[in-house]
Amino acid sequence: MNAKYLLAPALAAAVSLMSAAAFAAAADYAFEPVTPEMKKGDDVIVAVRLVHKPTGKAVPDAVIIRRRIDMAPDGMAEMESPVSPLPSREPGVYAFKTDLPMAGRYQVTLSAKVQGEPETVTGKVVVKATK
Ligand SMILES: [Cu+2]
Repeated sequence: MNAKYLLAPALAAAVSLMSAAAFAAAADYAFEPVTPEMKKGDDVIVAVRLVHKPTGKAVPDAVIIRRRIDMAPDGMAEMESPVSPLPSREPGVYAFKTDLPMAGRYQVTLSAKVQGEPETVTGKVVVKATK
């Protein structure tokens, strides 16, 4: 038998596996809070870790292209705080300075470009501010 006919189905299977991987790719990443709870106040540092779920490894060198912090989890989505990025002190950890003016839950929404990943990775993290 000609090797070409044996290879074709294997190639087709490989191609469909690759497209399945591409489809699942952005969902393979998750943001996790480094500290889920902190004191309310101004100039609070919120840090999140970007994790590649299949390997459990932190993902360094992602570029955060959108960031938002608001109180949506406590029904105050319009209560948005300014967010400014801080230099990363640990690979895979992305830190921001923001204001958490009242006690309660805050939602951090982030969009990131990950090296080697064509899709934009978007995630939400909830942190709690205490009195
Ligand atoms: Cu509020």
